[in-house]
Amino acid sequence: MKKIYTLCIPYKGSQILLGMKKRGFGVGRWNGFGGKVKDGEAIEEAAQREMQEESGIVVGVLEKVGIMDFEFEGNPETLEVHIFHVKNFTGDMVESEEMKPEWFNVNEIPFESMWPADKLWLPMFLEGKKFKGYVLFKDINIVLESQITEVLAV
Ligand code: 6OG
Repeated sequence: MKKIYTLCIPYKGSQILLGMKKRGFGVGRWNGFGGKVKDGEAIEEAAQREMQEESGIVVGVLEKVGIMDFEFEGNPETLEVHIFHVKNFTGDMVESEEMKPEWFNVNEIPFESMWPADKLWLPMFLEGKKFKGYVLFKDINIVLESQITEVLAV
């Protein structure tokens, strides 16, 4: 069983926008912005909607750069996460009930307070590469298996 999610990351120059997740799945971790794709909704549409709901930001140009399948040991569900590079945007950044947004320099990404597999794919994201991969977690802290490959098109 697969569920489709979006993950949007604004990134320009040497700055990357992350949000501290204040509730729900991934609470207490910095991450991009996103959520579950609704029935009948296009994936890009969901990406823009979630980005605006969680941060106030209205997405301009966005590019899909990766698809990651995340699984948790003992759980038959796969989270298929579509990762987008948000290249420009408008609107005022606001803290929402779900996310506290903050800009980070790319040299100061808080990997120790992020999902533990992020350090495997985020460097490819920052280098402008496209990628597909799979990660099997044990609970929320341990990566048991991972496989990530650069692709020409996602
Ligand atoms: P809500 O359930 O809050 O959407 N997501 C992940 N992000 C990272 N970096 N690593 C993972 O490894 C993730 N699994 C899910 C997708 C959940 C949000 O969290 C992302 C969505 O943007 C396991 O609506």
